[in-house]
Amino acid sequence: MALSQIWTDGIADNDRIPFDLDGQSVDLGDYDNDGDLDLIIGSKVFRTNADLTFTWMEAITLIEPNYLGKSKWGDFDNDGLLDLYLMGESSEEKFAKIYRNQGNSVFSEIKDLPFKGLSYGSVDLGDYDKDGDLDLIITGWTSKAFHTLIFSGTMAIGFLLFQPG
Ligand SMILES: [Ca+2]
Ligand SMILES: [Ca+2]
Ligand SMILES: [Ca+2]
Repeated sequence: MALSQIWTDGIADNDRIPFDLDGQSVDLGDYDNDGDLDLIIGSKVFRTNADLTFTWMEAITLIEPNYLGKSKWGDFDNDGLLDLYLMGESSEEKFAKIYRNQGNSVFSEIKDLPFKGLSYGSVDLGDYDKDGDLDLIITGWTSKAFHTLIFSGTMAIGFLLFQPG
């Protein structure tokens, strides 16, 4: 049985997320800058309301589904709005994508990024090279090989594969 639950002070509340999803990841981030943490579950974005209920933002259409992957908030272009990194498997392909937060709950896909589509992996974000923008470390499986890759951010939502040495 697949379950998606919110736990508050040790109590599970099954009613606040209207989907039971498996094989999908979650992340918290205040994408609309209204002071509360919103959710991404797989590739569905939920906005948190003042009464701690959630509204599924159906108009935000990201690649779906996002199985066996990761979804992560991060402000890749340093404009104060959280963007999204998604990787995993849809029904058609393995993918790794960044969607830029344009404000007003509008997200647009950034094309031509140097990422491999990966599943069964993980991602974390941080300013690895201390130049002021978010970098990515990514692991995963392309169906042919396992990869561990570090990408250096370039502020304009471009990324370069980090080549040590
Ligand atoms: Ca919010
Ligand atoms: Ca941003
Ligand atoms: Ca950086």
